[in-house]
Amino acid sequence: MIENKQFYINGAWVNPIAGKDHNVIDPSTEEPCAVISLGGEADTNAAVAAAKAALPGWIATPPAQRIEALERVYQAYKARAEDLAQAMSVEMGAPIEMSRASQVGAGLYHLKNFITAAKEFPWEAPLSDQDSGTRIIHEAVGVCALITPWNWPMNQITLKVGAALVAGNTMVLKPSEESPLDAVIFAEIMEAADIPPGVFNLLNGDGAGVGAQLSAHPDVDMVSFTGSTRAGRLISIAAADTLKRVHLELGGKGANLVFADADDKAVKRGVLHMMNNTGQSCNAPSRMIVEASRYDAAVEEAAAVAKSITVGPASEEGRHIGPVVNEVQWNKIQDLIQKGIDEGARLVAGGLGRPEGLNKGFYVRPTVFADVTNDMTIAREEIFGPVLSILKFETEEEAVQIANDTPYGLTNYVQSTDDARRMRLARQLRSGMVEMNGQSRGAGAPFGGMKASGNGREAGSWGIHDFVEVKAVSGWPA
Ligand code: TXE
Repeated sequence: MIENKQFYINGAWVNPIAGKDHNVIDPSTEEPCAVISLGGEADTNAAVAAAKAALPGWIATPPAQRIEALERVYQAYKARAEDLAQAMSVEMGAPIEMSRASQVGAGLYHLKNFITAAKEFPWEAPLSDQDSGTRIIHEAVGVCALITPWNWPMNQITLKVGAALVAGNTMVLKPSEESPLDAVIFAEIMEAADIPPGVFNLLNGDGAGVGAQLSAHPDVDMVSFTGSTRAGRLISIAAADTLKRVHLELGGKGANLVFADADDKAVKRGVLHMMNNTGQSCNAPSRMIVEASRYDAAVEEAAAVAKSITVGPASEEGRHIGPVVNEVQWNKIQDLIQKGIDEGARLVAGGLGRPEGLNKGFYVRPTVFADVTNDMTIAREEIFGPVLSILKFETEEEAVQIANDTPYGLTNYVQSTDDARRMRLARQLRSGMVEMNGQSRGAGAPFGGMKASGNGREAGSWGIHDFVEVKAVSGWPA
């Protein structure tokens, strides 16, 4: 069992001032795998004070040197890739092969894209070719609190730290108490990369404690948060008094519109995407909305694909899905499956309980519901488990109406070989991202949502934009 109760503050590993012990549970076994400490208010104050003290020096560091620092982080991250993969696998249940490729890979990808974007970023430039006397300067927001979740831990940490760091901010990272081990390794990476003391600080804690304290802290200039809509709301309220900038990346309930003319891999692709990371992704295509003429075949295929997905422990090699993160999530998913049954959806794969042979561990059966209507609970709430809902539409207009009839607006998906239709729908769907025919977004494309899915955009140059203030200076010498 790993024991690591220290925090990384002001360039040193320190003991908590007001910590309490917290067991990290391995969701594959339900056994504790580590003990960490959750900080209290005195620890929050110490971490924020360190970030505040380091701010003048880091803001004044030229962009080229900050980019060099990020390049060192990238190299140090690469060197610890296997440690990160093992940590995420044990603490949040990502199967080791997937953890190496996707969980660790996502972090590497974001860091690389930030380096590219930062080299091209207009840190300082004249307003226009005609007006060199007005200069636009992009400078750091200040002290940033970065509050991250457990589902794609390194993805979220690198999205926030990479952008904040290269933009000249100093920061306190509070990772999820469910997945603190990869964040501790990440702090060691920052140490190995020689990031100046106080620029990056790691403080473990829970949401109601350190999370809320950081959100309300008068010396924190910005909170960047990824997590539940519930916590996003609380953070906004806690931050209101100090009028700090609040960036939110919250839940989703993505629609995947499958038209009759979709390619023949569309349904399978949709199911596999839904089940990836055991359904624990904010951009999961959780509502598959299928054109009537293809509906029956799609339901049959989706059920067969879900039944072919194997479930197993995170430590095993292979392309199975792992458990969900914890007992609370397992219970929430079971309740929602029960609601689906009670409200009249037709269960065509999976269902309640654990998969056969897996009696311990937070395992969920890959589940598909057909004949779902958009007013059912399973179509409205983010389930955050391997549960797909299939709905039917008759006309394109109705498809768009169903897709947009949700409080969320993160990612929607379109499967159709009709180019004109795809262009039309891309404009009509109310979401920060629209993914069509399985094509992934290009490197550095912005990630983020509308409506209850949050605000702001992460990744690439858009991610950097979220962590800068824009200053207009007049009277600049010619
Ligand atoms: O999230 P929480 P939970 C959704 C998903 C999931 C649900 C609950 O639907 O089923 O949220 O998950 C910190 N002030 N997503 O309860 O609580 C917390 O310590 C400040 C979607 O695990 O939001 C952790 O660091 N911080 C999501 C982080 O918020 C607070 C990813 C996430 O935990 C806080 C995760 C508070 N009052 C869950 N309360 C996505 N967008 O991908 C909690 N935290």
